[in-house]
Amino acid sequence: MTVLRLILGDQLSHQIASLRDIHIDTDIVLMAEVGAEVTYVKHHKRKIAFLFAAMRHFADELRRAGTTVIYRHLDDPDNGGSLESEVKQAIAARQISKLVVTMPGEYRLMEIMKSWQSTLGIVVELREDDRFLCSLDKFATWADGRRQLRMDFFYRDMRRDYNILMDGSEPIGGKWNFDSDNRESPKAGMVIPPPLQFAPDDMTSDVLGLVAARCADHFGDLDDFGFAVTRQQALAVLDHFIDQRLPDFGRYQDAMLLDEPWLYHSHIGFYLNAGLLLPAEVIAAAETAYHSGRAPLNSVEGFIRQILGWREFVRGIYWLKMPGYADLNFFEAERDLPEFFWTGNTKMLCMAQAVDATRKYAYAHHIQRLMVLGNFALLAGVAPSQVNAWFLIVYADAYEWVELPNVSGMVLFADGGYLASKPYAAGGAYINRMSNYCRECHYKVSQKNGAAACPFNYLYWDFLIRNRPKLQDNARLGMMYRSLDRMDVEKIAAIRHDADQFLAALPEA
Ligand code: FAD
Ligand code: DLZ
Ligand code: SF4
Repeated sequence: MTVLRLILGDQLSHQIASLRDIHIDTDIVLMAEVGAEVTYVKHHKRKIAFLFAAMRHFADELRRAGTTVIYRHLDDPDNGGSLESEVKQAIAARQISKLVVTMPGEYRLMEIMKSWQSTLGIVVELREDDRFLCSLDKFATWADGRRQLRMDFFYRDMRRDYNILMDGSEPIGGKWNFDSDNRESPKAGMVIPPPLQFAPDDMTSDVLGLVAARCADHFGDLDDFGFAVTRQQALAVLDHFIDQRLPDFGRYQDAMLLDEPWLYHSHIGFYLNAGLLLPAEVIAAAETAYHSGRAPLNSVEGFIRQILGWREFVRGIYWLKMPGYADLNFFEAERDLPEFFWTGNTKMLCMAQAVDATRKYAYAHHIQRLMVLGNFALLAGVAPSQVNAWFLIVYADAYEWVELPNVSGMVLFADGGYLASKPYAAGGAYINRMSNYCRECHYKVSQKNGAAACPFNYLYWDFLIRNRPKLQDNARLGMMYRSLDRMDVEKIAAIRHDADQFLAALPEA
């Protein structure tokens, strides 16, 4: 009997659980480009093009290895429009005994798949996604009984469990974390290696034409598409990063530079999350670079922490806390998303730069996401549902399992401190220290109030004042509240006035 194996657009790994025991003589792989996945949020054009191009190349690799693949194009007249209708059609056309799927990365799809056994009338085997290094059971056991979860402790356990950067039972270098070496400001005239790009082949060019025609009203640009779309290309991006960027990844990890969207980051999140790279091999490549003297410990540890620590940690929280996590709104924030998140039309240069990179590349690096875009949404009190929808749409590495905990937990503190010990709120001084934006900006970062003042300055204090009842007992904010208490009433009134005026004048999306 034939087993149907459904592969989703972010499961493009030959190691994926659902392909593991495939009988290539009898089994069939199903892959489908479907309207439901393209539009449940209207993803960035570049994200859709990347996934479809990578899906088509993956299907091609499977076929060349002898596997029978049903691949449905978005513009096929018989396309049923959803994964469920495609599975139904495949089952109706053949003698299928069982459907095998690896669990999806989003709760909404998991719920649909759980109903398939009864709605489709066949056996459905939903397998755990073991590309991740921490199983959901292991994470639940780790989290059990903890009121707040802290990534640092999770990360130490993962380092020990996988024996990564360890010297016996101690961390190599005597410390778990070298971030004190990792906060250098960008230097004028820094020569940053350009990212590795790939000219689209015929298959990718077809996809670019399709997306341009079918998704014209989606956000984002398709010009100069250069993403890797095969595992081989993604491995080349990884090699390029290890060779050219990893040595400086650590010290410039928090830096932002005018018209330099890529900096020393790895730009592999797209590939890790779609399955073209596996976290274990990325971590191994970085650790090898350290042991062979090609990259310093502060960079290698910092990079590995993002993947072994943060990436696994946020995914664990997502599955532990869904579906309720999506509705959390600790600050009861209700403002609509400002229009400039889509247009970039703002005099705040840091925001304009971040939106511009996002529109062009479906990418902005972590500090732009956290300390510019996210920080603004937090300080302005934008509704978490709207901030989440935006972040899920605009980044080519965005899937809800990783986007939601980063936005609701890390950035918006919407879970009240389950994921992060304090909100990552900051005024203009932080952005000024870590970038060269402010000297070119319309606003004056040194001014705290008035029409010319940097909006982050008064929005920061206004946020602390507004949310005092919910934040004043947070020990990590004690110093800020003591500073607030030393401000005179005129100063407080000026802060409130400037914040109200600025926010009232923001065009909504
Ligand atoms: P690098 O800076 O080179 O880091 C290496 C890798 O570490 C990344 O590719 C990623 O796999 C992992 N990583 C780093 N930080 C995190 C983190 N906080 N959570 C999970 N993994 C991490 N990452 C996504 O993959 N998808 C998202 O939708 C996403 N949304 C985010 C939204 C906000 C508001 C914030 C603050 C962060 C978000 N991140 C997200 C995390 C991080 O910003 C991106 O992973 C990173 O910018 C991707 O670029 P890179 O590959 O160059 O990463
Ligand atoms: C993001 C996405 C898009 C845009 N399109 C498809 C698609 O047409 N077919 C598909 O199988 N997957 C697509 N995906 C990825 C899914 O949305 C993703 O698998 C789920 O959100 C779970 O992570
Ligand atoms: Fe951003 Fe303020 Fe600096 Fe302008 S002055 S770039 S708004 S932090």
